[in-house]
Amino acid sequence: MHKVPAGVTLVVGLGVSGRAIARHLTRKGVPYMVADTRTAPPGLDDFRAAHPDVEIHCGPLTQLDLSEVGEVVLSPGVAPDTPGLDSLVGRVHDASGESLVVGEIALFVRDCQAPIAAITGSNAKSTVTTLLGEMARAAGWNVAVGGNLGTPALDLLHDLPDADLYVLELSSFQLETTPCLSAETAAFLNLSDDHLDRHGDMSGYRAAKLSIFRSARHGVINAEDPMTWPEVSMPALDRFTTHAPLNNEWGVAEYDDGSGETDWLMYGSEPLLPCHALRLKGRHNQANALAALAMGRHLGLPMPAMLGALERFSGLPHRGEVVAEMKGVIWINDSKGTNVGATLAAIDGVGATLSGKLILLAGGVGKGADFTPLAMPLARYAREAILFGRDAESLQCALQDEVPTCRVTDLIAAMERAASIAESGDCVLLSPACASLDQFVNYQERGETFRRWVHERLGRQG
Ligand code: UMA
Ligand code: ADP
Repeated sequence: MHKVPAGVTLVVGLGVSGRAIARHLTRKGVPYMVADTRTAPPGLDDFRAAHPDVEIHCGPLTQLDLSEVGEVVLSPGVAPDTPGLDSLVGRVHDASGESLVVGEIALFVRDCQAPIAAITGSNAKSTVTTLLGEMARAAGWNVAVGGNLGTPALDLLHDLPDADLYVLELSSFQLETTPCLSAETAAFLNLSDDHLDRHGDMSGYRAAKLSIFRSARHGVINAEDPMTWPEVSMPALDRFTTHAPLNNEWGVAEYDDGSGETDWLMYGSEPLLPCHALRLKGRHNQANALAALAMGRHLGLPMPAMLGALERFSGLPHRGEVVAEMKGVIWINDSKGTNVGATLAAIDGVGATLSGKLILLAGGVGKGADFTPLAMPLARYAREAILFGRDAESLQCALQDEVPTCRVTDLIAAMERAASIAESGDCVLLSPACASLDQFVNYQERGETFRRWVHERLGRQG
């Protein structure tokens, strides 16, 4: 048994977040040690070299005696019920009165002096986080953007200590270990099956996400998704919809400004921007734009700066990214479509615009999700669903009654198959509805594999 010395903080996980936590505690002079459940985590030697005085434990947490630990700070990928941590359930920290087991964001909240704008949801977090950051930048604010996306939150505190605003993308894993966020504005964008392998069921997953509203001064919710609605009253709440808005709602409605009737982003009856002026495409991105506007208005960002940012923002890589058009076939990289909700939005968004058919490439690690909601939209739009990776079989079981399916070993084989059956007017859409970790390092590597293959094939065609 390895005893954590009395009063010493234990950092669990030697990944991106764990390293940021370690740097933060070093800066603050808090004594800590680090544990990782793997026996040889990557980057261990580099960490040792950077922190020669820090004790490190590798291997199961059950080998640690935590009876006198000061506090435990978990990386998001480490579940609070990991064996070894069970003895700490229900215990509180002497000084803060908070749970003894917290995450990186709890430390962030303790030291953050500027307003926090926080964004969660099963999908669209990165898009809305980046958009709101761009809006604040366009308004001339000194804004720090990160969290689950990009720079870890604690590094932002260090890199931009005098920021006017911190815009944070927060995952359910991060929220689960944040006792009270106290955001100036917090958005819960949508909820669909994801991470059920970690949270057990939808109610556990939703409860983690809802905690984004704890002590928030303003909330933004999806009028079409009651699962995002808080169960306690909030000081102020904005709602967005992709339909015609009620008074004081953000929505999309037809409006004629003299140049002909077309869809506009609206606040109540006030027209804001014609949808065709958005570079982001699809109804789901109109919802994303409205959520960012609602947060920005509460923060006091001027509307012209926000609308200008919306007109310039062309989207993030791996999210509905058009990679090329070959022989009349469009190839779209939506590798960040790692759950059923994202893939549904992609199928509906792309399918409706095609003269031909959709060829969906999907598969990987399904995280316990139910894939049957994909079947009907695919029946409407798809020529074939080509399935690869670990959960190809369960995808096939869910889809094969409604749409032709084909199982292959990996993404490259899926792309070869797609190229052989695609006809002019079709779209080959990589939107896997699964995580990538069975065959790739991450979703970026999966998307880059797709992009590279398309460009090499284009090159060969001269
Ligand atoms: N580890 C253990 N035991 C475990 C699990 C992990 O010891 O049971 C160790 C691993 O050995 C590794 C480290 O913990 O050394 C990895 O920690 P981690 O899985 O928490 O990942 P980080 O590298 O710290 O990155 C995390 C987020 N990852 C996860 O939530 C899984 C990153 O989000 C985030 O960018 C980063 O912190 C900074 O905040 C990524 C992600 O995939 C993008 N997020 C999920 C998503 O978006 O769906 C939630
Ligand atoms: P997150 O950070 O929550 O994963 P991203 O902005 O990275 O969100 O987008 C993830 C996936 O969700 C992409 O495949 C994207 O096309 C899709 N998506 C974007 N906006 C929405 C939305 N409003 N509803 C459903 N899916 C969406």
